Amino acid sequence: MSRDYTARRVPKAALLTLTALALGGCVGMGTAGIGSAFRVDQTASTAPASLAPAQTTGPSAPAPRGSFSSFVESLWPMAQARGVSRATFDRAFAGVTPNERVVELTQRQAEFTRPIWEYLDNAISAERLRLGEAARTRHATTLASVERAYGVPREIVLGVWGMETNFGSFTGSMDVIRSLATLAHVGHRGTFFRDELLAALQILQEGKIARGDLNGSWAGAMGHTQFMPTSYLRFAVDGDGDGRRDIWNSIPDALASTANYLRQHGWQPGLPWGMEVVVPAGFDFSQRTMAFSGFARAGVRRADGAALPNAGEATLFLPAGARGPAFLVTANFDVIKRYNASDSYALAVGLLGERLAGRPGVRGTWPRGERMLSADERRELQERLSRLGLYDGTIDGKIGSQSREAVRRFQLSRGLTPDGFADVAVLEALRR
Ligand SMILES: [Ca+2]
Repeated sequence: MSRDYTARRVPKAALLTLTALALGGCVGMGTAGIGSAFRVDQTASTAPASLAPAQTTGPSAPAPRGSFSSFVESLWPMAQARGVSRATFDRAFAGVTPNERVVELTQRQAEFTRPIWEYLDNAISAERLRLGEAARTRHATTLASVERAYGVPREIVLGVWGMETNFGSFTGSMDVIRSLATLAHVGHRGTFFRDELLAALQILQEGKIARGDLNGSWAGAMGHTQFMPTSYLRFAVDGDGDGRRDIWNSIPDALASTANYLRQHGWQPGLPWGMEVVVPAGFDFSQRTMAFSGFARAGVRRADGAALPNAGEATLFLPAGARGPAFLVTANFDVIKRYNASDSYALAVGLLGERLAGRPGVRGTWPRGERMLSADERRELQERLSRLGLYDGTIDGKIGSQSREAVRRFQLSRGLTPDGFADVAVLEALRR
């Protein structure tokens, strides 16, 4: 159902929290990024992962096709074609049975009733800041060398680490082979989990991770910064020079891998992810993407009083509408979304990093008193936008960038302030 699901390579954080939930611990940990494997982008209505389990496949439960053992055996030719030996294959699946709990977790329907500010409250909690500051100090040398090597600022690497596993507080302790085999067997998400499972076998074939150490979230995201197996194969690097890519136990490996992932997905050194801004009265909100200089000419200022960058392009992002805090975000913001396809997630990574760099939090005022649309109302909004030909995404009640763009176009068509915020007023206008 996530329309860009196949493009996602690193499902994550929420999955971890769910693992914790499944194991009966860490409730309220609040790891923020909702697993991108299960979710497209949702900004205005995102719940902390711990409260909003990954939503999934729709009404019917995935059904196994044939027995588990015959399914496993059917993988052998594909594994062999990838250079996996029969010994590795047999060792990987020895004693492995389907994990019913994993299937149940895919069936949890999320109700995203929490607005962006609650998501951010949770993502940038006092506890997380405390852990982040300690991590920043303890791993200062590593962070500096990663920054030098990949051009990704330490704040961003820290932001991802914090969002993914709360700085390694929980990295997932479920057997990755078992989880992925369970999900692949029931055909969850087409061939995605089968391909991840095959990649996990290749990791074992490398021989540098013991079978018993291949642990992760219930959906197979692994290590300090939650790499899926395919991402591990393509982007994990050996940060500490011991010849192994140990994203589970080596923080230098995990952080260098994260920076490498971002760099390989187009991170531009020297370009900020974005910044909070103040938009002047009378600003033309139909102008959403332009050069920083264009925003400066239009009277947009940085909230901290510093000058806007001289070069580069940005997009105005109004996660809570024109009355809430405003941000200019860049192409690097989109790179963060390659980690987890959610505007909320990317904003949280950026803002968590800012705080860990000693800068203040958001200065604008979130419309905390405003009533948010219910899940039913958000689906109704999407249906109405769809009927007007403005929205062709899933009717799932999740307000992501696609829904916001549809709202924007609707607002433009009605002469309303085109801030893309799906609030009660927009729904009422749609009903008229
Ligand atoms: Ca290493």
